Amino acid sequence: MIDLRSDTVTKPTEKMRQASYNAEVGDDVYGEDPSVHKLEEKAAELLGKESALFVTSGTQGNQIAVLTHCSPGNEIILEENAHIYMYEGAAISAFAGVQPRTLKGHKGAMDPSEVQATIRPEDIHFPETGLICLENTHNKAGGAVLPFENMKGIYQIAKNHHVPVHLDGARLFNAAVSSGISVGEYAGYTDTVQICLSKGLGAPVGSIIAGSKSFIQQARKWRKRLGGGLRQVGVIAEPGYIALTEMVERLSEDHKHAEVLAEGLANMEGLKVENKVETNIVLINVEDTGHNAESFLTALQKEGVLAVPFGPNTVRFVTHYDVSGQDIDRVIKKVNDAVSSQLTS
Ligand code: TLP
Repeated sequence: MIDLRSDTVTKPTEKMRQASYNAEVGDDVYGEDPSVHKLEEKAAELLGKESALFVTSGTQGNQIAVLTHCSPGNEIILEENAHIYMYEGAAISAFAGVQPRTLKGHKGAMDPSEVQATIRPEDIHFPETGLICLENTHNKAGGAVLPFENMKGIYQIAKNHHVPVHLDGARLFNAAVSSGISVGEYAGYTDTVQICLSKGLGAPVGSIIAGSKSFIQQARKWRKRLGGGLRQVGVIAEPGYIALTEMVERLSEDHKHAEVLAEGLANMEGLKVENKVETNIVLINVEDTGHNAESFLTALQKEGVLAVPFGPNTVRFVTHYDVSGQDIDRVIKKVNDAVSSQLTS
């Protein structure tokens, strides 16, 4: 099977497994795990923030950020397809008690002037705007890189209104490698940022949230409340450290593979590539093949390729560390077989 469902499916490298085995550990709830300290310090340094916190997942990191920034009854502004809104089980409402206010974006980017107009003025009837959330790269927009100027513009508006900005940077390193703008520069236009170690960077588990010292202190308490205080967790922090320090530059290979895949698929009768491929995600519309997303994926699975539905007629492919250039050539051929057999049936 060639698994392009997500970049979350990568297996830890040999070096990561060795680092886990040799990890120096302690009880992290007591703040005594040296491997966790090393990872958090490195992440804070790369992101240009005072402090960082190791959390179990991207979802937990985003939710802890919302819980820490907001109070129940607040409203948060997000792009209408943001992961925090679409794919986190309404946790913002279930846990933080905030209501979402979504804006339609262009390739995942909200218009700064619309953001400004959406921030609530003081009025006894209104919720207070507690947070603005951005996502870079933007998953549902096909791994689109948020323009730096767009992030700057929104941050400036947010500061003028004393509203914090949180960045869901699950794939921020993909954005950095694609644009040449460092993760620290991006994070400079946010108050807090969440990055995933277990997506393109290949670690088996974990994410980081970074922000000011006082924010991370409060976030640590929320992590504990949510049952995310872990003990000898150096065994998973060590692979995370390798992810941050050794796995970033190679993301350009994944981007190249996505480009090759998109080119191969664009030439096939009945398929349309929906996104401009900037990073490691390719979205295709399969409607004109006579399939919908589900039946297309079933046909593809029979050919030995896995992907996921991303809409009734849209299929998402994600390239990652565990797929080679040869695998990509095979996928193009197998998609071609699946499409041709449908068109001739
Ligand atoms: N995204 C997953 C699915 O949940 C859709 C994927 O396969 O892409 N932010 C963004 C932008 C994400 O894409 C994801 C995962 C998360 C947060 C959540 O990370 P985890 O899965 O670690 O909770």
